[in-house]
Amino acid sequence: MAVDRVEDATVDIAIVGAGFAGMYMLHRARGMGLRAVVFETGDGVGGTWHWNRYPGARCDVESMEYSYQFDEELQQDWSWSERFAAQPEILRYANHVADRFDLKRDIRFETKVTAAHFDDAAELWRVSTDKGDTVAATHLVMATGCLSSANVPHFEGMEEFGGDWYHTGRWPKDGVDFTGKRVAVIGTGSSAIQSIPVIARQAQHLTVFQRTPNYAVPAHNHPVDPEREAWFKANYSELREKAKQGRSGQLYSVRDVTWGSEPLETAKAEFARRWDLGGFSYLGAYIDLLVNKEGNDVAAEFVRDKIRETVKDPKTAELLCPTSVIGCKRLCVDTGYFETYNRDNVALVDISKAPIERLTERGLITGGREYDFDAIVFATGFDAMTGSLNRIDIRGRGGLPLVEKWEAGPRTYLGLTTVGFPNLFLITGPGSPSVLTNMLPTIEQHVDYVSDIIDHLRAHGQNTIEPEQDAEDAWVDHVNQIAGGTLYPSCNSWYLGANVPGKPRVFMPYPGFPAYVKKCQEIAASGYAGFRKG
Ligand code: N01
Repeated sequence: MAVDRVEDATVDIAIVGAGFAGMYMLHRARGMGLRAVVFETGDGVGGTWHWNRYPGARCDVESMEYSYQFDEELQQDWSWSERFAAQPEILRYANHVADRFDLKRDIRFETKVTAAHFDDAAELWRVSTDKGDTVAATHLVMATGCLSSANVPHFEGMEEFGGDWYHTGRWPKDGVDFTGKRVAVIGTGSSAIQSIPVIARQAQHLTVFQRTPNYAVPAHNHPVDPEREAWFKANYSELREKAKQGRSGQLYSVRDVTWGSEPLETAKAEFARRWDLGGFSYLGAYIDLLVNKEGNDVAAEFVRDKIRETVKDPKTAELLCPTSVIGCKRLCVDTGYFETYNRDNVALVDISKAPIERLTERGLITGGREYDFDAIVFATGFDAMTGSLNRIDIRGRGGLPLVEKWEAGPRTYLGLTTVGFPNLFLITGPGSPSVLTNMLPTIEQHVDYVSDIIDHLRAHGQNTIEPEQDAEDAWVDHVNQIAGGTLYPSCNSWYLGANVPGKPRVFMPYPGFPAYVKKCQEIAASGYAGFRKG
C-alpha cells in the first residue's frame, strides 16, 4: 500500500536505506501487504554504489553472482558486461530493479533519519527525519549498510586547505577532473588501490601517502563471455545453491585441503594457478589459510614476490610489501595497482612512522616536510558496521540509547536483533557473516528472515519480538570465540574497528558462513528459540 504523506503517518514497517537491502525489504514488505516507507539520505537508490563513484570503483565479487536471485525473470533478463562490474553498471542495475518493481514511489529520497525511539506504551517506533517527518512504525529495519559511514580524518588545518578535497565514499556525482593537477591520495585500502591507477593516468602528478601497505591480487577483469553467460543463466538456480555452500557465499573454489598436507612446491603451484585466475580465489588455495600462520606466511610471501617483480624501484617495492597476515584485512582485487608505481608521475610516501601532521593552505605536512597539492583524496575508509547505526539517535525500551548499549562494542543475537530494542532489525548487522560473504545473497537471506519473523508474529497475533539476554550473550561469546580461533584479530582492520580512533576493538562480522544460515533456519523451525515475543 502506498504512503501518500509521511508526516505523522503510521506504517507497519519503516526501512532506513535504499541500497540493495532496503530495496528488497520494501519489495518483500509490499508482497506481505505491509504498509511500508523507506528513508534514504541520497537522491537515488543503490546505497554503496550511489555514493562510491570514485574513479575505478568496481565490485570485487563476480558480476554474475553479485545480483539478486529472488526473481527468476530479473536474473534472466539482466546482462552484465564485465566479469567484475564497475560502479556505473551496478548503479544502473539498482535503478533497473527499482523501476521494474516500482519501488521509488515508497522511498523518501534526500531524507535522513535522525532519530528512532521505541515508545514502550504504544509498542511502536517513532521515527524522525531531518525534513521534520514523524512516522510511527511497528517494525524498524536498519538497511543502512556496513560500509556507508565515511571515515574522514580530522586533520588540523582541513579548513585552511586552498584546493579541493574528496572522500572516496562521498564522491561528487558529476565526477572530478584531475587533468593537470597535483593530487594526493591518503590511504591504501581497496578504494585507494582501485582509484590510484585511474587518477595516475589523469593527474599531472600523484603522491600516495601510505600508513600500512596492503595485499592485492589481480582481477584479470574481462568482458563477460556470452557463452558463459548463457551457461550461467541456464544453471542459475543450481549455481546459486552451490555458492551458498561456500565459505564466502561465492562460487570460487575453496579446496578442502589443509596446509601442510602437500609439498611446498605443490602449494606454490596452487598459489600461482589462483593468482592467474584472479580475484578472491587466491585465499581458497587451502581451507585453513586464515587459521594456519605457516601457510598464511607462504601465501603472503608469494604476493610480496609478485610486488617485487612488478615494481621496478626496489625501495618503493619494499615499502609496498605488507608484513601482516594476508586476508586479515579484506584482500584487495586490483587492476594495475602495483604497476602504477613505475610511472614517472607517481610517488609513494611512507607515513607509518611520521603521520600526517596537518593540512595547510597549500597541501599537507608530514615528517616535517610540506607537500603542495591541488586536490587531496581521502581513501580512508569507513566507520564500518556500527557507524551508520550509531550516528542515528536510536533508543530502545526505557529510552536506552543504542550507542550506550554498544559502548564497549556491538551486542546482537544473530547480528539481526538486540535486547531492549523490540522489532528493530539490522540487515547484515554486526555479529552476522555480512562483509565476509557475498553481500547480495546475504542481504536476501536476512531480509527473508525478517519477513518470516514478521509473518510469524502476525500469524500468532503477537506485536513484538526481541532476543533473550542469555541468547544474545551466548551469541556474542560464540562470535568472539570463532573469530578468536582465526588470524583475523592479528591486524588493525576495519573488521575490528581499529581504523577509527577511539572505537572499541571488537571483531564485528561473524566468520561462520554457511553454518550461520542453518543456525538461523533451526531457530526459526523451533518457533524462534532465543527470542521473546509479546
Ligand atoms: O577503506 P580501508 P577502503 N592517515 O579502511 C588509511 C570495501 N570496498 O575504503 O591500514 C593515514 O580498507 C588506512 O591505513 P591503515 C571493501 O570491503 C570494496 O579502501 O588503517 N592513513 C587504509 O590504508 C574494503 O575493505 C570495494 O593503517 C589513513 C586506508 O586509509 C572496504 O570497503 C572497493 C588514515 C583505508 O582503507 C573499505 O575499503 C572499495 C589516516 N588518518 C571498498 N585513516 C570493492 O571492490 C585511514 N587511513 C567491492
